[in-house]
Amino acid sequence: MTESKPLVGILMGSESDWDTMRHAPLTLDRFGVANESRVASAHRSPELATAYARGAKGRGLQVIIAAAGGAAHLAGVIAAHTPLPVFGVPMLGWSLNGLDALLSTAQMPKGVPVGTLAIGKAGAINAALLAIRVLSLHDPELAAKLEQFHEDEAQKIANTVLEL
Ligand code: RP5
Repeated sequence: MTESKPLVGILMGSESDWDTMRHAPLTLDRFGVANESRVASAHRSPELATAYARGAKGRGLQVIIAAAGGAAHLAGVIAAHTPLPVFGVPMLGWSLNGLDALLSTAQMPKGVPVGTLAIGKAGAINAALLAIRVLSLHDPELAAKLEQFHEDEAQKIANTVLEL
């Protein structure tokens, strides 16, 4: 959670998702993007989840990241209650290695889109980076930071020395 008014809201279905999802706010913080993280479940606390989605735009949020595991319907439910872009992150579950959550999150019927990222930590980080790409469309300073980030990543690979 950052000090200024959050632009990105990160929701997860359970506190048990936090160890993976904390990589989303960590990534946003690195770019100085104000964010907030909350737990809201589509099945255990449906009123809280829908109220969050309905109020998000009015509170100034611009992107929502929603993570859940198992029969992961959180991102879809959130997307149904907000016009904001919603990025879903499937959680590695207690069975099926997250494939269940991946399909539940990605396979939205037409009409209500959820942009779905990779399962687990990579998805948490990429959801944040995708949110940053969206925000950088109208923020040249953020766009410059993003460009620098990708240049640094490329440089790291170029500098990699493999030894036996
Ligand atoms: C989902 O069920 C959560 O998003 C979590 O990934 C999964 C398991 O939740 P817990 O039983 O650990 O609370 O709702």
